[in-house]
Amino acid sequence: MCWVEKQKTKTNKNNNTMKNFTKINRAFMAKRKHFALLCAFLCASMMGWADYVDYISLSDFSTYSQDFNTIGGEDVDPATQTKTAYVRATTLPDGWKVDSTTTVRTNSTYTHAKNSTSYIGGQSLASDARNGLWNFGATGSSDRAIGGITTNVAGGARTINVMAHLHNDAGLDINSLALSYDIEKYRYGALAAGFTVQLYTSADGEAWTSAGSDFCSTYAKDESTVGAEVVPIDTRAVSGAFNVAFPDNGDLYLLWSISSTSGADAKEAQAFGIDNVSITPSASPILPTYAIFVTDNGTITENFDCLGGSDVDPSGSEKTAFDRGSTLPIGWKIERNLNTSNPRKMGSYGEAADTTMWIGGQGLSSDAKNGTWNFGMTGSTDRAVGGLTTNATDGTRGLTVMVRLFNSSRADIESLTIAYDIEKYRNSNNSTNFRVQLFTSSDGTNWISAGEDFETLYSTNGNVNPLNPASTTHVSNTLPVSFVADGDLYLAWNIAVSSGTSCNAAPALAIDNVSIRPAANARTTADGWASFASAQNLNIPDGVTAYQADYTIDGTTETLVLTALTNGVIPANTGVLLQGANNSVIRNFAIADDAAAIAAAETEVSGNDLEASVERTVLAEDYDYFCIRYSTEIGTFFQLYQGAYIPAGKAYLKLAKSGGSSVPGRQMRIVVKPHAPTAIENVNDEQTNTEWTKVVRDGQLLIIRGEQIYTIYGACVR
Ligand SMILES: [Ca+2]
Ligand SMILES: [Ca+2]
Ligand SMILES: [Ca+2]
Ligand SMILES: [Ca+2]
Repeated sequence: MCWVEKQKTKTNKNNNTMKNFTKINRAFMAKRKHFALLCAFLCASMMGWADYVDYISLSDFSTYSQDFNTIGGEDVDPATQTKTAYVRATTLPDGWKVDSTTTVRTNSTYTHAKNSTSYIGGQSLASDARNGLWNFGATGSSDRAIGGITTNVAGGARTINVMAHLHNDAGLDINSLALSYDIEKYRYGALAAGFTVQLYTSADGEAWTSAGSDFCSTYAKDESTVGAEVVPIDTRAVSGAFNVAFPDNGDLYLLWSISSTSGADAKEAQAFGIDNVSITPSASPILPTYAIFVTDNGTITENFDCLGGSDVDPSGSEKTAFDRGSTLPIGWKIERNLNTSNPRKMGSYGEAADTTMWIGGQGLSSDAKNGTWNFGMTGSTDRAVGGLTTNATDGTRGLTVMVRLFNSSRADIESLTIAYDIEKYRNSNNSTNFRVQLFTSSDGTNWISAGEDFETLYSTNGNVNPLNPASTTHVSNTLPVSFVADGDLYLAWNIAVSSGTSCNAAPALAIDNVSIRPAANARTTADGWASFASAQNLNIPDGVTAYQADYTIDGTTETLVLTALTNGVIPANTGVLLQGANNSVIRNFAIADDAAAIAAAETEVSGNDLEASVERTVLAEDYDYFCIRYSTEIGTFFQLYQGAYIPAGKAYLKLAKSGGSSVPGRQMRIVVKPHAPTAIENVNDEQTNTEWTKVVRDGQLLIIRGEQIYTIYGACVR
């Protein structure tokens, strides 16, 4: 029966409560309005549920807003201005609760909280107004806000909690939330410590994590504890965004804590209400601005040509502007080591500079300035970053070029293929070799050598003549790393004399044309599917089947036929679907070297309708995008929304919008070849036997044999 049975199986497996079971199904039914007719007979059986739903369903990536104005409060007598009914419960909107605790700055749980306030009012509040949970607003006004008043009365409210329970029905992990709200003040309060309104988040409504200083609002004490004729007295708008772990079909709880800023007292309280809450979920995490991002299979490249250098006088011999700083690309830094006893000492990324000191490179004199350089031919836009060392007092003994990487892929990265050029702009007659050595670090301070594969030695040339143009050494190797998802990794190229402390007559060395590529990987869904794309020709790993897709539309019937690739190769820049072990990461991609197989594979995918997201693809154009689903549900494609991005290394479908607009109920028939559909009977039953599992969803049918999906009619598409 239309999804219910499916969900029941799932929730039972997860030991969820029956309450959750009905909750999920309500969300599902609400979300899939287009199946209303199909499921009408089912809905009839659901009428027995209570009206109150204890969560807010985020069914897509649009903004949820709540102004609390539907809860009422205007029947407080406007003519007499009397709060005749101020002791009156008000039921909160779906998914909202309130609670108080008897200890300052202590949070309750969502389960314990109530979905109603105790009191109504806000205008001319008395200095001894009731402590507890309030529906605030001016007398007779329909503009309401939710909050409360604390006290020192024994057993009274020391902390007020306003809570919201969000449920992710968007079909995609939510990775960040943009949030805004107003804090409205309804009474002055003379408590010396003042008050703080702090936002918290939680995955379970019990263990709360502070949302940080962006969502911390502090209020200094007032002269006295007294209400006001005109309320709110003060409105403070708070807004910001933060990353969350809010998986598809998961929960997130928000809590506003209203309590004294410090100390044990909660009397003479300022009264605050929360109003005009706005929540915008996003599939895209907020990425740090400090670093370069490593996505699933994307390659980072940097040629430093953005530094510029063309304003160095190209006609004269003099480098008129050689003492000019150049700003490095985002994420890149350079450090100058002044340590006379250890020229190879490396400092921390945090203390390194993001600009170079000098600019030039052509015709460098034997006494050219020591320090950090933006190297390049005079007038050339091709730049490189490095420098010169010296024995001079307070001079540069060593140089380190650094970059900070952030792993924004979904999986831990276990190796990086790192390639770079070392360019030499001046010869050396120092009798000791100079060395360019790559290091890694997880914290930007403690550096680990990348070993001999990434060590380049420069022996003496017997002179310090300039080199025009530079000589270039290319380095390329694969380095095992521990680079966890959402973690940092720092790379550093240390340029210094290889032993001893003599740093004179140094070669001028610089780094250019850096390329950093994580090993290809693909994380499979619970039913073994993954999408994949790479900039390289790769062999299909053992135990994995790769499919191309052929999309057709006939009237309103859309069909996607998946056909297995037969040449053992996934051609470069080709979107494919992979099927391997369930819930696993496919890593063992080898670079294809069989030219005939590559050519045959390229011919084979000439009609493939899957797009390749080789580099991160931000969705901006007016199409419908479908991507593989990363969730525990069986399914293949889901729709992505504008503003989200498709990670590098993934395949996706880019289709003209159905009927000119994005249709949430877009359905698609997916057929996996070469297997033919098996007999299909009793469509409305869910069955499993020794050979196959039949799952019905959305009134559609899915047959699974082993790890193969044989036929899907109307597979998970929104
Ligand atoms: Ca208001
Ligand atoms: Ca309001
Ligand atoms: Ca260059
Ligand atoms: Ca360059």
